[in-house]
Amino acid sequence: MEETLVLIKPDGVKRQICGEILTRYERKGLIIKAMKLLQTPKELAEEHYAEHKDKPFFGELVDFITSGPVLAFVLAGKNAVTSVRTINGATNPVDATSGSIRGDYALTMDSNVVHASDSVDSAAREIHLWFPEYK
Ligand code: FUP
Repeated sequence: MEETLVLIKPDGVKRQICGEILTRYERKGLIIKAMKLLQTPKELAEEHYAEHKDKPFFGELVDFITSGPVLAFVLAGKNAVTSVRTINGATNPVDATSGSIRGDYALTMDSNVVHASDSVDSAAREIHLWFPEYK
């Protein structure tokens, strides 16, 4: 069983599409292991996006993820990391396949609705970051 960390970002929560998004993961067979709605502290946002800290868009990333509540959860299943990335679609919604979450619900990269860990190692790091109480 693999685990991955997923965030429905503030745009997804504001648009009230959490249910539709969760349905896609559950339909695939992924299991929700932990979940919380939270206002992301700035320090957590900066740590989450640490790999981008030297990029010009880092400030906007942090501002956006802290702009409203986020629904954070851990999904489990065989190949969960890759499966969730496929369901989410490409980072830039312009490139995201129709039928993926970003392909269906997003137009631009600055509000692309969801985040998911990009590797098993990232998943372990991010699950620990967002759910320090988990396991
Ligand atoms: P992803 O793993 O799909 O969430 O994508 P990245 O970790 O590469 O990027 C994280 C977020 O940074 C994306 F959701 C969108 C944003 N981003 C930009 O705004 N500009 C870029 O050039 C790359 C990423």
